[in-house]
Amino acid sequence: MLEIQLIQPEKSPGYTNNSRTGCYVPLGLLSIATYTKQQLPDTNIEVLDGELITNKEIIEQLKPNAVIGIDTKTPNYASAVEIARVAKEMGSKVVFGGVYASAIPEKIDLYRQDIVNHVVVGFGERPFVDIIKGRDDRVIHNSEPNFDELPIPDRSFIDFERYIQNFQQNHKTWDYRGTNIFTHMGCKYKCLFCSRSGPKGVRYKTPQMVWQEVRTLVEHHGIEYLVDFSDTITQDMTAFRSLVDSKPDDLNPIFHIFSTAEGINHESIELFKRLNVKHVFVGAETGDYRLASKISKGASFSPERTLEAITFLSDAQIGITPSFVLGLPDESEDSLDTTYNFAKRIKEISDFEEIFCSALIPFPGSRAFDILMEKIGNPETDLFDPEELKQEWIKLVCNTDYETINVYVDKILDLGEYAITIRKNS
Ligand code: B12
Repeated sequence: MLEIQLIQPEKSPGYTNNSRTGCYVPLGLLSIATYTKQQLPDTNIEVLDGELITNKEIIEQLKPNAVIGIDTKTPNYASAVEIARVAKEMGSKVVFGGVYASAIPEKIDLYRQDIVNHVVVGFGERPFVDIIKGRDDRVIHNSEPNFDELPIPDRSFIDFERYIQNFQQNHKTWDYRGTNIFTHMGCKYKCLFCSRSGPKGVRYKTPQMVWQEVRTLVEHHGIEYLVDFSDTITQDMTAFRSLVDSKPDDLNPIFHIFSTAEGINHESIELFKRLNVKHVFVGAETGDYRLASKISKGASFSPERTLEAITFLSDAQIGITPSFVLGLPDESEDSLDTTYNFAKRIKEISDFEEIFCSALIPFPGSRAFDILMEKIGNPETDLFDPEELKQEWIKLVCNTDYETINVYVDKILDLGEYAITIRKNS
């Protein structure tokens, strides 16, 4: 029987864990596994997750003459290459997919011909099955999520209970059995630092599909808290309303959703209440008006609009996870200070527990990366280290330095109990 292994590598050496580590299932890989098993039942499929085990353990578990699919992100790409090298030596076919591979497929194809057979850009389910059936082009594009033909991701490919326990352990005050889902893909905004690969425009799953998945999670797995990791749920209010309107009367788990400040108003608050939203992840980004106008996060985006949105949420007893990005173009010590004070003000309004803050990483696929490449010339490599990208960026576009930015990242993270950042230990 054909052996298939789908792998999320461990973060590359030096990159630290955070309060989210090991809490959320690798949904993209589960979706590929479920679809592949449905289309090709005579295969043996395993999902290995570097959020739970080390790269060394993943490598020890590699099977010979298999098909190995690897989910690449900038902070795990060095680990992905390490796994691919060993898999190739063991006679396997190696397929790279995920956001990083989708951003620089030609480079990967050029520099990794010896260890990578295929690079998939975009959604992986159909291309992965096609590859197993013999499709042989090296770079395969699939920009549409094909939601209508995809089965509910089957959580039995992984030890689901372990993720749920990690979620509880890492978020002691939330005290719920929590997990992640997806309701839609794609985003109408074009934020400077965003590198999510998605369809052109926004695609929502049908409400029936979403509620069927929620029912399975609630009734079969006792899930009480759902983190919808989609882009921004309020960006298409018609689709959002139809999701809420079709909510079954007998299901009422708590929702944790993502929304831009622009999408938070009386209408969306009413929908949040009906959906049982208790938590909204809001990209506050900066407290500086001038810097806010450089992000391209909607025409009305400003610190004032963010405060207004957070006040609305607080008045409705809905908690938040604010997110900050330091190192925007022309960032200075003054603007960092303004952002720190802004974060403290948000803390006063909404006593948040979870917080995200990082220095801007110009991830391949983002506009920031293109700006950086224009300045430094496009290096002849497919291996971009996030911390190095960050440092180059700060040197070239900010009016302050890397160390000062990191001091402020830490000060802002200290405002929350559950802190999320992306950083390499020095
Ligand atoms: C949920 C999430 C997580 C969860 C779960 C991870 C997971 N694998 O699902 C957690 C919290 C654990 C996590 C961790 C991290 N994440 Co994360 N995460 C996300 C988020 C919000 C959603 C991902 C998701 O579930 N998508 C839905 C599923 C269905 O789609 P998908 O995973 O993209 O997979 C599809 C395609 O990409 C493709 N595909 C993916 N893998 C493969 C593999 C093969 C072989 C093929 C053919 C196709 C393919 O097919 C899939 C199905 O259609 C995205 C942002 C976003 N909206 O995409 C960030 C995102 C992917 N994460 C990001 C980062 C940086 C991280 C961390 C490094 C953060 C950290 N410091 O801990 C770690 C890395 C973990 C690791 N070991 O690699 C960045 C990546 C940036 C970049 N360009 O590299 C993103 C884009 C967010 C951002 N900052 O912009 N993440």
